[in-house]
Amino acid sequence: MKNGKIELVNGDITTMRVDAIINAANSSLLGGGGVDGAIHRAGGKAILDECIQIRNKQGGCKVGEAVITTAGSMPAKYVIHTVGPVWSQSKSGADQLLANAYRNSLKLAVENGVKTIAFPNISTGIYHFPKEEAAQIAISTVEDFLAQHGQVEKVIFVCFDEENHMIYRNLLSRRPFPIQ
Ligand code: AR6
Repeated sequence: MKNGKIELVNGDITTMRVDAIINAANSSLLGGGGVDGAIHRAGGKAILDECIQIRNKQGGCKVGEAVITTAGSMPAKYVIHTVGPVWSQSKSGADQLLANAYRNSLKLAVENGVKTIAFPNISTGIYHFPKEEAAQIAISTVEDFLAQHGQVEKVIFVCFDEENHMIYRNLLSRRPFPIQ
């Protein structure tokens, strides 16, 4: 499905032919489960080697921030690793941190000349962020960014589970105008 510059795909982000895929990492940058595990497995050791170099320089990646590495043997050129918030009802500010993760990934993409980008549904797996709310934040943050940065040609939301795919399909099809 397509809505202006935004596309929706149901599948595995490691196979995407785009300039950069985004990883839902953790602050250690040393890999983990979920999409993080899949990306490190598919891309190979070169990704972890660069993550370790970044750790040595800046001590990991804070929640809402982003760093960039090679994509190793995947079709993409780069992996942008960002860290979403762990969902907790008692903590406020998770919405803002999730928006920061999308925004800072896009900023780093533009700084590196990236024109096509694929996002997973950050924080909606192991970090348990409610899926509908996360999708609303993801779409509105990307939409705002695209309105201000014409050089980004395409953003693909890659949903791995059917529930996220349905949520995104509904939200994107309800937009009155194409997302440019
Ligand atoms: N392609 C696209 N999406 C995927 C893939 C894939 N191959 N595999 C899983 N997903 P999660 P989080 C979806 O748990 O919630 C890791 O251990 C999945 O269906 O990967 O941000 C990190 O190291 C879900 O919708 O990330 C952190 O410790 C989405 O990716 C922690 O998990 C995000 O789920 C981050 O948790």
